[in-house]
Amino acid sequence: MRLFIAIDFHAEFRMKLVALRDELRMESMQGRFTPSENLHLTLAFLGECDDKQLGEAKSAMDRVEFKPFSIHIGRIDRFRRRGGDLWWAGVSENQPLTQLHAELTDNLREAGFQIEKRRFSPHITLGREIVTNASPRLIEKFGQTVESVKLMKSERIAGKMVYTSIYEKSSRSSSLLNQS
Ligand code: 2AM
Repeated sequence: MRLFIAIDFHAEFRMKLVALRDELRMESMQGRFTPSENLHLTLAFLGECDDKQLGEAKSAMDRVEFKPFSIHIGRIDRFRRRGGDLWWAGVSENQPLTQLHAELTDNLREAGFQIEKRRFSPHITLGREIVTNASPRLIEKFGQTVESVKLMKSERIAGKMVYTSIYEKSSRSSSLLNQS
């Protein structure tokens, strides 16, 4: 199974991302745009895993501790690609998110996963292979609270990418943290 760890979104936040995606679609000549239900923020891509690695991924998630925190979208931008760019909504610089990513990837590396070393650039992919005259731009900020991270299975079913949550690690509220 092909796995990744991601932050999933609340309905209202997702709707705002969909509006951004649709605006970009209107401005584009070509592109494969992310279906609403597939929008997510990847924290770590694990690739093809067996059952043993599935257990190790869950245990790496269990060992991260974080309190609920906020993420905000403030711009859309692109990664240049031959044949059409990948466009994304950018998550603003965010210490709790950076720390969560660092702890999670440290735990995964300890468990033997090969996690890419590139600097974490938190982005939500809105579409791929996009040809457009649109320019990267700042947008009116919107956000949501993050209360958990999810282990996601990625499958291609009838030609479509289907992402299913198979495990969830919740944050701990500060009152719970104070009790321990
Ligand atoms: P992307 O949106 O930047 O392409 C599920 O496929 C998620 O894992 C996507 O968000 C994707 O990031 C990421 N992903 C897919 N293949 C990857 C790879 N080889 N290395 C790193 N991340 C990958």
